[in-house]
Amino acid sequence: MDEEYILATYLLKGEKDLYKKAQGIAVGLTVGTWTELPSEKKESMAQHLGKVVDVVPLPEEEGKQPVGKITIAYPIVNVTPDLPSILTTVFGKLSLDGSIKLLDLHIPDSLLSQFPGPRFGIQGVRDLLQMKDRPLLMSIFKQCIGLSLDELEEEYRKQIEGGVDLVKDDEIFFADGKAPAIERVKRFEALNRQREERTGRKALYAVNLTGPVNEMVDRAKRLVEAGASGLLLNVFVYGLDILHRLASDPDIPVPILAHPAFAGAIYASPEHGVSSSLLLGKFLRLAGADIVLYPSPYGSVAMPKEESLSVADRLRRPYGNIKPSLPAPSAGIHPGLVPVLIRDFGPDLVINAGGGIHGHPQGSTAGGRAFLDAISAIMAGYSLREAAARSVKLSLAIEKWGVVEG
Ligand code: 1AE
Repeated sequence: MDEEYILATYLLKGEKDLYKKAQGIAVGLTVGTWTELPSEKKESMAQHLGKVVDVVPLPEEEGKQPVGKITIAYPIVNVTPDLPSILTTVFGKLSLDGSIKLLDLHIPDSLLSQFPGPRFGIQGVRDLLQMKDRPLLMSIFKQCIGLSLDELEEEYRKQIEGGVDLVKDDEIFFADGKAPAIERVKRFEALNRQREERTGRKALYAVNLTGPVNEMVDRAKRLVEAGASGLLLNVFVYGLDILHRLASDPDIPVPILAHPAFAGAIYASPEHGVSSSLLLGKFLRLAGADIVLYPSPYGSVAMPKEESLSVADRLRRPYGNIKPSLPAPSAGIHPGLVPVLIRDFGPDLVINAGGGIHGHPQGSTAGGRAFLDAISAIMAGYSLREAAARSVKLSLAIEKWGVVEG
């Protein structure tokens, strides 16, 4: 049974008869509808019919609506190997049907093997950067809108002078007449090469790909031809399939960073939408994100710790032949959070900061250095305060933002 069915698990609220509801979903989203159809009874329909696998009522709280979990099996013969067809089947019309949340989706190996997943994955990104085992450090371009190309180039230079491994465009920075993406790529990649010649340290720049959907693939190819070493994709405003198409295109051989813009509209409700670990973990990895940005448990725009760790787990745990992706738990990250980030997420992560780099009292270059001093110290088994005693830049950062012991 497992190999021939996709299993979808949902949380349902307010349904008195869970089994009846589950049965209605299994038939309604495969061969039938709310009224019986003559063809439903045909034997040839059997292979397309959904099945109820599990119905688990959860303890009722007094005065609250009944809650339960159900699992439905959908035949893989009903879908094509892409997320649009799978998601339309398991949570298309159903997503509109009252209080229901998609918690998990099991895709059998025969279908899973048709998804390429991330081109680089954790090891591939580490290989590109020649950075073996410490967390990677990424700086987010801030105050980019309205700046000239020369001003942006200076901002970029300051960021990589601080030693960061990656720099990404802000997600709200689009095609800008003053500083077109292609020109940014040419200038910033030249600075990356200069840094590498000078220090032996590589850097990647993830340029924001946002633009009209019918131009995305061509645009990505043109940016790569111009030397782009990474792409930033606001995936949820388009849909997961655009990520799949970009990640599997042989002419786009660079890491793709998925930004979670708009994802809160899909995962944040406890009663509706898709669970965060499925959406930001399993789906983004399946669709091919090498690095996944999403809310950390600590800073601004936070996510509950259990959820944030669960996203990271989904990105990194063994999953068929799909490579693991790097989690980048983000928003409001500063050097004082480095110990808890490494303790909670381990070393295979991207420490990603905008304000925590640019807001350093001595500027962006010092901001990057403060982070790197914190990362090296924690990886070597020192405390942040011990490290700050040896690093003025780190001690200034800690003076400003404190140390989070949590
Ligand atoms: C969860 C996404 C974080 C993000 O996009 C962003 O720009 C963070 O900026 P800072 O580090 O909070 O300034």
